Amino acid sequence: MRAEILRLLRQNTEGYISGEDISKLLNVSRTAIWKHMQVLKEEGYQISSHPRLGYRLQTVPDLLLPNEICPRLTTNYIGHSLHYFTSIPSTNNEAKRLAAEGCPEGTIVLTEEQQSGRGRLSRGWFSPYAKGIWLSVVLRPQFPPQEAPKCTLLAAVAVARTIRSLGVDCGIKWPNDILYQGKKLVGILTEMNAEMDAINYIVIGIGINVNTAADEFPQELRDVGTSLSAILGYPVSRLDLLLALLAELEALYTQVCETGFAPVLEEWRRLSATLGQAVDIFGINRSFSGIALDIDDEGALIIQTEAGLEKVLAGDVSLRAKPQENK
Ligand code: BT5
Repeated sequence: MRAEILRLLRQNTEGYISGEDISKLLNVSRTAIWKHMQVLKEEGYQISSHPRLGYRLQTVPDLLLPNEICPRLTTNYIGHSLHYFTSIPSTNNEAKRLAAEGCPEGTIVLTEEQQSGRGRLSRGWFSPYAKGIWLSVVLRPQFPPQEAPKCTLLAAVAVARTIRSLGVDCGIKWPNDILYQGKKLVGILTEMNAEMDAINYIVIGIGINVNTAADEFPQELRDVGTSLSAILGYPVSRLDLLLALLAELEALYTQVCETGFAPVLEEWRRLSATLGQAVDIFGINRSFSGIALDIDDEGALIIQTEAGLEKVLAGDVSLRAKPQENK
């Protein structure tokens, strides 16, 4: 109902629309409308009311409110079930809880701020209020558990496409970062719940630094992190970015499920900031160096080391200056 009220208010931003007209058009009592207006005001909408003229929408809050998102969704299912919070410990935790309860595929969890946003391996993710997109998406792919890394790769391609459409020349760093000039713009955390041979659910957590000013990052992240507004020099609409991202995610996921992973992998390779680079690998049990040659069909990174080819399924990569070529 509030989305409907907002639609009517939007059609009348120049003038007022009377409570009576709204009540007739939506077939609800004027008292109910008054109550809905109070809720909208609490959410941050500025709505002026005039005893004779009625209501007028003045400003819309810069928040990722479901009332703003839902009418503009272009997807068939991703985002159709939407759980929105102003503050939450971690969207991935909430998405996993919902997934375990059986929420539909494509359910998303969004928050303005995370109190304890998570990276991989118990690392933290800085998620300040109304500055970024802190999002988790629940998927239930039919492919076997060992192919789950495909989800991280397709999410990275979806995010990179979305960001590049703003003219930001970002690249993907294996396995889960989007970088701009070596600084981290986006982190992706994919978590899975599976049986031996089937995935129950996958949660893809995506954190995009959208409007965080350079000096708003904590000291330890200032040299490693950046945001879209810091790169572009102007604030970016989180709402537009989110809508574009959900559409890209759905398009790529549908493509992977229907026609296979090859085209996404090919695009990942083109967008990669890792392939061809000299890298240090910090694996779960060991570290080594080499040249990142390729990724394989399962999303593993193939490294050329002095001893031969190594396959890395999980771990951290740090890019370094290429070794001097022998003269
Ligand atoms: C990641 O981990 O990059 C995955 C981040 C995923 C965040 C999303 S937000 C929505 C969803 N809900 C969650 O709770 N998480 C997901 P990793 O590769 O381990 O990188 C973590 C490291 O990135 C930290 O140790 C910091 O060095 C750095 N970092 C933390 N916050 C950052 C930020 N906002 N921007 C850039 N770098 C950051």
